Amino acid sequence: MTRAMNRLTLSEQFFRDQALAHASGGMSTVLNRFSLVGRMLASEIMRAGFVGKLGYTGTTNVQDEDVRALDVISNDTVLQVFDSMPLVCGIASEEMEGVHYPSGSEEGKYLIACDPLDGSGNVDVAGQIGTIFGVYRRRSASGKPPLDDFLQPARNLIAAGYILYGPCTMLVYTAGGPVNGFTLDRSIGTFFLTHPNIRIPEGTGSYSVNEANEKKWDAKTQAMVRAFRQQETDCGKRAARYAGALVGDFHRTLLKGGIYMYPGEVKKPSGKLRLLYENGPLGFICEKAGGAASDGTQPILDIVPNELHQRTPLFLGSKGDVAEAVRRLS
Ligand code: FBP
Repeated sequence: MTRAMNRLTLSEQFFRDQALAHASGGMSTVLNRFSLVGRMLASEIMRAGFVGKLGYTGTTNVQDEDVRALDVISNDTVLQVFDSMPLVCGIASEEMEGVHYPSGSEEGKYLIACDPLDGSGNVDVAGQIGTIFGVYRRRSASGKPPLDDFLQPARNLIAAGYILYGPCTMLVYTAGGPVNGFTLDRSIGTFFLTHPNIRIPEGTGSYSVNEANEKKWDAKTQAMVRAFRQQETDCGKRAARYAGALVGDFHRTLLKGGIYMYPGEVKKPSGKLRLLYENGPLGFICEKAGGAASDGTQPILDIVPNELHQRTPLFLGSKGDVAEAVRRLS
């Protein structure tokens, strides 16, 4: 197998980006720690079936969702990698009700918001799953960061990324500049740059939504999705694709164009997906790649969270697709 040794590794590319952005070195350390999370979880996921780590633990998380063994392993891996990490003073996670404060890091300047294992429903069927993360700068001067430090709009993110565990393991991130994609060469445990400066295409791709929820939507949402399904949208014809994992559906949308939607429902107007560690980081990446992210009425990046696990509807993808979806909802 020829390894593309002429490709840049994650660190080399990041240092190039940072040199251009005249940024400090701290972010490269945090990003390299997430590449370690990716390598560790890729290995855990590959072995889960052999060591009885698939399936449920019999407990529920703060979201009142059944917890899978890999949910716990993923969250523990993130905490383990960032514990005693002097740069990170607090971690918010889908799997934890409150904030985790890495030991001895009260003076750290970064905050992490993370969905350690997105797409849990795909775990037992060898489907795509992922890790989503966002990095904020603390607002408080020092000491244990107050909850308010986490309640920042995604436009304040200084970096965001995701790791996709599928036929290959990819890490896609932006530190405010270009969106770069790296593929893991498992034989040497190194991420190599394979998708430099990703730009989301316009006028092509797929629409991605769980249409089984149609009866739960209001009339405008039903009509909007029907327009995509019947290829009657102004933005052009779209194929239908739904992986059941936000990271997988977003990655395809980012590379091929189109729109991912998780609309609000009549009885659950905020929908299912969480603002701080799912919609915000992916919306930040999408905008940096030339796309758009909305909750149906306003840009995701402008929404100030009122609590760690706040949910919002999500319309994410090519500018033209998102604009038309929002217009049809108004
Ligand atoms: P978690 O698995 O992290 O809870 O994420 C929610 C999620 O699995 C998304 O990844 C996915 O897009 C969506 O829920 C699927 O929801 P549904 O099964 O209702 O279509």
